[in-house]
Amino acid sequence: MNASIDILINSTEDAGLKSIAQKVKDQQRITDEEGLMLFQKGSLGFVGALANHIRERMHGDTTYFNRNFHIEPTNVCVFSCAFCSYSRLYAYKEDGWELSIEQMLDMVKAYDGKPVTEVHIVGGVHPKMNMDYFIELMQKVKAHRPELHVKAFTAVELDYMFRKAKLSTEEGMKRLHEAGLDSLPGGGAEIFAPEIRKQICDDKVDAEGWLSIHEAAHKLGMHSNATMLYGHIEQYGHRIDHMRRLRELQDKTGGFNTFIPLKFRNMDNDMSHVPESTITEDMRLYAIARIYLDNFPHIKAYWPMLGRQNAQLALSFGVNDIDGTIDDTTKIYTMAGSEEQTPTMSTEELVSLIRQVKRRPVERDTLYNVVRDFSLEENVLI
Ligand code: V47
Ligand code: SF4
Repeated sequence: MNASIDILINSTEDAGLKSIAQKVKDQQRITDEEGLMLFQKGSLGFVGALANHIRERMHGDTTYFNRNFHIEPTNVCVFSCAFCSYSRLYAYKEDGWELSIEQMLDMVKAYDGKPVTEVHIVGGVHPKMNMDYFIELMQKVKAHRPELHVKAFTAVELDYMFRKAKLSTEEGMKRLHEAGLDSLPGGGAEIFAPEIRKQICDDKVDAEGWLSIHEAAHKLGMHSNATMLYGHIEQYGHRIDHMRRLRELQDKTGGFNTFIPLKFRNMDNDMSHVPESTITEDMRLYAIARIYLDNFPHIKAYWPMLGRQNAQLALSFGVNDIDGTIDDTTKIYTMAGSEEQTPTMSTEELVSLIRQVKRRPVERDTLYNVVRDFSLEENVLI
């Protein structure tokens, strides 16, 4: 492995890029300026080779996925993010919906006897779905299936819930955790820089609020993910600023599992005039994230957003996780124009997708414990 990075170091003429490659070989952290230099000057081949080197050093060929399903309680939302194609003002018109606790519980029960390990619950911020509502939901889900990992609520939903309940972040988080909330998904982070946030999601929780909610979860021993919505009006510097804040919090708590870049999709929203990023830029971003975020164990390509083939490609650009089976209940991306209009994949499909690019499929749970190593069963598909 070191032979190929030595070739890269020796063949790179630019002194700055050469020094970054040397740092990667020596397992040293790169600076913000170096991160920016990678965005400005690093070719796809260069950043890809470095990211793949790190990915293989950390995980070999192992590529994780899980068996999960999504519940979106509502798409009614008090906020009005310019990039959102999903939210509605009312539940009773224009594709709006709101689910009762019993309806959500029926969705959980539909998986009885099926080997799912995680339910992912994220939705709009409904003015009437409050803390008590979600505490009851958590308790009922856990009463029905205690071992099912509940990963739920973006920091945006939590911030609103806690403020309405007049609870501190720490107290609110503790109550939800006691009711059954196991970990937090990474949504709502968008781009932390206030000058970009002001233009794309002015009215919801700011960077400090988002980070303090994740910090409170980490302090309770919970894990969480972090996302970054990229490829719209942000500059390279904003991406580095975003990742720097995440890297700093991770140094402090170690509570993040996974970084998930989310590609901005432009269908049917107030930013439809903004072109989407190219696949080359997508792959460069994945690679630079892998290089810069040296303290994040995993980088995930969220296939419903990126598309299956691009998620496969990302496995050569630093990515070692492609999320899960998901099931067809997730609307946030289909409504924004993702290629994946039916975001569901069987375990068999996920395993063969990973095998096609000569990686090793391993089913994990939310916390990355190995559930089943499919590479030990080469001839078995499921
Ligand atoms: O915060 C909304 C994004 C996020 C668009 O933790 C859009 O495992 C692109 O939390 N184009 C919510 N993105 C999704 C989320 C999530 C998703 C997958 C995995 C995990 C995890 C968490 O969806 C929002 C926003 O950044 N989003 N609209 C759009 N037009
Ligand atoms: Fe609401 Fe989330 Fe859409 Fe923003 S992205 S409008 S918070 S549902």
